[in-house]
Amino acid sequence: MAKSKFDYVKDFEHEDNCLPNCWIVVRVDGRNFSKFAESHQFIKPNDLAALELMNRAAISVMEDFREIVIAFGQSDEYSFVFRKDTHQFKRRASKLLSNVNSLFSSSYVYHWPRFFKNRELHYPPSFDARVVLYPTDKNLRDYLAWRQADVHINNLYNTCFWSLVLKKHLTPQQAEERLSGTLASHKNELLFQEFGINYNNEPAIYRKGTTLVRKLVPSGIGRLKPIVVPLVDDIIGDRFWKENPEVIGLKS
Ligand code: DGT
Ligand code: MG
Ligand code: MG
Ligand code: MG
Ligand code: MG
Repeated sequence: MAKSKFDYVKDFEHEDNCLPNCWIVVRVDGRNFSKFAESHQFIKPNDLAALELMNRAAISVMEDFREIVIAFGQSDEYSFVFRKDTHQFKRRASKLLSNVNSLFSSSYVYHWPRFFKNRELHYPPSFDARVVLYPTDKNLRDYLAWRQADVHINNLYNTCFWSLVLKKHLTPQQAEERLSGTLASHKNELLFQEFGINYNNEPAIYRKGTTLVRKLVPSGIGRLKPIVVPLVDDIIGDRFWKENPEVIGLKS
């Protein structure tokens, strides 16, 4: 096609290809979900339907983007990890990020009625997204460990906070003061002494988040088909990575 005098405007676009040989993480996070959760009456501190809807939206993303090897979700966020040698969208960060984010957001809305049967959406939710590159396998594992540690820290705090507010009728400020400066051991003790809650018996999905991986399952006569499987497991220690060696892989 002949060049037009307008062609030069393309020079204003900048390249944003991700560095080669790096794990590409796209993390989406609900925008102002404090308000969204309140408006849609999510159960405090954990709403199972809301978490399952997040998982469903993330499964849609993984089913479409086959280059994603693992995803980890908690609260209103999901992290998607692309293979370090992916060539999808020529590794362009803006393409990866915007496509993942928009499919996640539309899937969240699309699947909403299945998870919140008699509750209508009051307004369209949106998600922010960022791309982060991790050059080593250790960096990637530490990233995922950081997100999973975050679930535990927040959930322990939130379980205490909402027990104090909802069961002991403390004001949010009183509950906050009561918890300020307390160690994890104090919080475990408080839950047990005052509410008879053994934190370790709380549902694992609330304490550990959800990890999505691909597994080969039999389909028909001697055929294997990859499907996306949600796991609720510790991904901080080595065991998970030994049991799921295909995720990080030994090929690079
Ligand atoms: P942001 O991300 O800066 O736009 O602001 P937020 O409000 O989304 O803050 P963020 O992402 O740090 O925290 C997630 C919020 O979502 C948090 O305030 C509680 C809410 N949320 C997430 N999952 C649940 C749930 O299962 N139940 C309830 N009640 N709230 C939840
Ligand atoms: Mg935030
Ligand atoms: Mg958020
Ligand atoms: Mg968040
Ligand atoms: Mg186009």
